[in-house]
Amino acid sequence: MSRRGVLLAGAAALVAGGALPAATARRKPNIVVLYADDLGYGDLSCYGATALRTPNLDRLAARGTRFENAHSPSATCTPSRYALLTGDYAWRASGTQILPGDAPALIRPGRFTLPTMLKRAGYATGLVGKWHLGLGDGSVDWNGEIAPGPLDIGFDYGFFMPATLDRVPTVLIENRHVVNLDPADPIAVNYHTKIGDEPTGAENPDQLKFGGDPEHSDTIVNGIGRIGWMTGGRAARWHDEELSDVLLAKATAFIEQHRADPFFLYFAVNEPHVPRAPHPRFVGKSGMGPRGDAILQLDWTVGALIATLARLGITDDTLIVFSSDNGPILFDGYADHAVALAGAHRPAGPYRSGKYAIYEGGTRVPMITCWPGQVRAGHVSRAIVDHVDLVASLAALVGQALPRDGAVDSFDMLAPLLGHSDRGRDHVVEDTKLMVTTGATVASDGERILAIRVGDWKLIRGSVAPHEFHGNAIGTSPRDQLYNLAEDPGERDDLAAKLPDRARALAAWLDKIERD
Ligand code: NG6
Ligand code: CA
Repeated sequence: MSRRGVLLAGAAALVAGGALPAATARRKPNIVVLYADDLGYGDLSCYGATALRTPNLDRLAARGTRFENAHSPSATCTPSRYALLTGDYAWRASGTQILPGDAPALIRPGRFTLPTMLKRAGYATGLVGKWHLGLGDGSVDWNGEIAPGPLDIGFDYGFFMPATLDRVPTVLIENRHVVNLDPADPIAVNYHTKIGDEPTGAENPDQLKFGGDPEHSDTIVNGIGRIGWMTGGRAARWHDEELSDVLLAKATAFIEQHRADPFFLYFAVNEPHVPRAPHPRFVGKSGMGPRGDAILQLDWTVGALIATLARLGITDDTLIVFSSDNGPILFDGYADHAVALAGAHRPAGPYRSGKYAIYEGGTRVPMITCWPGQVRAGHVSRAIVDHVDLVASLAALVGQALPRDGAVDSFDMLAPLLGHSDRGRDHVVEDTKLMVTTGATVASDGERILAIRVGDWKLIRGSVAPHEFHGNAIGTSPRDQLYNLAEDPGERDDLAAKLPDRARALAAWLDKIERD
């Protein structure tokens, strides 16, 4: 049976078998996807962190199901978010590497997406937070209407940052326009050469709150050197310390406005991505410096969002899916002492490396689902799931069919996501692509490194890509590597030479998935 056949049969069986209680049939649940940025498997106390405490996320896990084998689709942001929203692995398409802030829209209008599907099912759909999937058709008019963007691929509402915290333009967009833009002070952005005469990190390091590497030393905004240069838009620029509260207020307003509809909120928070400049009320609270403080800010934000659902009386009508777009990194371009202050804290838990890596630390991320009365409470699941599965799983939940040519990598994992079954995927493809946008150049497309996991076995395909980025080992080797994660979760003992048949079989499986 084709994968799609399995999917539809699975969804029908769930409904027919009454796995979804009657309440679901009466009212579709609200869906909140809370997506953290660079949060690692070991960064939450419910995942074993002892150096800091994350009580709100721990409570969410206690009231819901916590996953030990959840994967982000890639080890960096843009490809993970692309896969989450489309249901297609990012490595199938070109141009899905980390994007600069002025990149064109990667997901083209008309494409089948998670928000399009939920909109068809009657949902009000909203994005608040990090976008990083490109805007416009090739040149963005920051001073006029910004399109295509989130509103053209299924979101009814968007309040978002174009790219990352560390990339210009450091402004927020509401729907199709920059918020608080003064027409007399138009925005210009350049990723190739310096524009304007504003201070830069490279030329005016004395004006920085904290130093940055050469890539993070272009235009200084709010005392922080960014990647890329911008001029204008001064009134529109965000204050990093306030940003988390600004985004939470917009997420809260969206929920309040749609309390009576079913709503889908994709709340893409920034913590603990660089630059880490949390609100003063969190500064110094973790004992781990800005990175730890940013994780406390994230936990607080999750608590505030949950409190809003409770205040509105919709906790029991809301499915929350919490996870992270890729694994952790300590140093990612700014002198915030994350490495020195981490102490014994292991941001990727027992797994090797983190962000950018094809090792488990790159994509094995925390994931929690919660929906009181529907998601099994206090459950710890070993099921293998991937964020690319959200499209098919949520389609099954709301009774929508998938198109034949859309969401091709998305499996219906609704039963495991609800904690009703521990049978997840039989395999998952892991991915990283090392494309680095430097201040002056957009480096080449980079080399894609793929791995396949089948049960506890993992094969990393041979590659000549760089071995290390910002202190994280990538997992590169010219030959295929084979690991047994049950015995060797840290991926130290390459078994490819000892078990060549197993390695070949996994490589053949990966080749087939790539071709299909
Ligand atoms: C890299 C940046 C890094 C971060 C990352 C994107 C350099 C040297 N490093 O290119 O600081 O911004 O892109 O992170 O420029 S992500 O989580 O959005 O993928
Ligand atoms: Ca990220």
